[in-house]
Amino acid sequence: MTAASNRYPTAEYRARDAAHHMHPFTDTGELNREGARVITSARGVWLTDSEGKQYLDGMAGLWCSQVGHGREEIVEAVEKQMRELDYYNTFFKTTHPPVVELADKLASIAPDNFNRVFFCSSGSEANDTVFRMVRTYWDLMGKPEKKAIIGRWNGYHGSTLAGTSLGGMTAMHGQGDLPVPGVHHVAQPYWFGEGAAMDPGEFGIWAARELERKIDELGEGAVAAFIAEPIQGAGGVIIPPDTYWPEIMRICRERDILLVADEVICGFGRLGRWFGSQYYGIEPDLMPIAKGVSSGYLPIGGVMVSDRVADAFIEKGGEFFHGYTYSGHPACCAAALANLEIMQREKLVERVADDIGPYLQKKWIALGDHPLVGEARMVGLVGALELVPDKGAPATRFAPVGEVGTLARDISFDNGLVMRAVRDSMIISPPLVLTHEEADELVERAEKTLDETYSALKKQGRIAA
Ligand code: PXG
Repeated sequence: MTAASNRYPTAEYRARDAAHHMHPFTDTGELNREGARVITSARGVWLTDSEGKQYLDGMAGLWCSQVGHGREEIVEAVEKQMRELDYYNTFFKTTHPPVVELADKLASIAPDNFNRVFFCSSGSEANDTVFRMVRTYWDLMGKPEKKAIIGRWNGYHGSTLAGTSLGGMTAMHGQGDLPVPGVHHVAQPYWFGEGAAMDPGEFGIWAARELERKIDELGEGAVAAFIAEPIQGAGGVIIPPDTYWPEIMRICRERDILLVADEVICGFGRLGRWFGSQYYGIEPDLMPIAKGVSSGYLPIGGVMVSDRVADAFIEKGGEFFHGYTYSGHPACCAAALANLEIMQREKLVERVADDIGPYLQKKWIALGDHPLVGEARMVGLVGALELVPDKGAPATRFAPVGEVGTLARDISFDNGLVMRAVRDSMIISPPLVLTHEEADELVERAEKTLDETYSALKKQGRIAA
């Protein structure tokens, strides 16, 4: 069966895709042999493929669809904006209504000391902006020797040169000879994977002090900033121990290092606050944003700039030689504004904190009792299940890493649930509009996926029968 919106049969889409399209983060040869899944429409939390099969979108697109798919109100706002002013730039002392309104709206929802935003089109561009902004800030402050930027192993900040460099994905560094000079990495606060020899609180302090040790090694006078996601998303939903962030804040304050909280995933309600920083009481100096700001309807990102940093740029004067053709694109701003208005009207952030968040967390954490699951964790509406071969021996892991995760991901797709596999853990980050019934459905399908993965592994002799 082909869905009504399809122009071509599935096989033809696959053939044309294989012939002409190189996908992101993909082994193109392998994909071309297998054929891509073709998604043709989406409503709410549901996706439909070219064969008419429905999937619960457990990843909110790619961590971005906060208000769910198919919201007419956003479509109409974009259409209206495009009829009025399709495009104009924000260079050369020019502005336009939607960019002004969006900047104003973002300042109103951000913490009090954040009153300005620099726009771009993606999270990666936001972090390229961060890179240039923190070094320029210290130049303006008369400390040009403060240049080093410290990120974390297994952090993710995008895939441009700065994004890849600031991130700590070694496979990415291997392609393009990165990181660029002056970027350093420290340990991540991944207790389940790397800290089990200590209790979580102790490990959180240890991981935070890795930053302090790195600053000492480089010399405080040489370090510009530390960048981190409040919870690592692409790295596998790494939820830090409670001791971690307060210690990081102490270190950044004492050493006069700018703190950059990458809010691309954690921002816009994902953790039940407008910004993930607020969930952890982090007081950053810069916050890169993207994804949920427009629920992915149109591409838009930005850097929320604290008064500390903005004042330096404004008071010390001089041009910041940085910006993009599409910085503050009118249609993208209109989409983001309509999205934020829906989020405010439907109280989606509060809903994650008080209603659907706790509801799903309880059921998700209960999946931790499954024989295949070594740890189930979730904050707000972002969670992970760590799959392990032997629950009785907590330190054991599947080898080679990643095969079991991929198997479970494929089984999950067959069961009509999109979960993302990171190594051998299963990740969810569903739309914030998820209903209780849909949450039940999600957990049911996840459990079925665990059962079927477990049976398949038993058959393969990879876990004890
Ligand atoms: N920062 C964070 C924290 C992100 O998660 C980016 C920056 C870059 O954003 P753009 O818009 O340039 O992609 C991201 C993006 C995955 C996956 O497989 C995650 C992201 C992007 C693509 C895939 O989990 N996060």
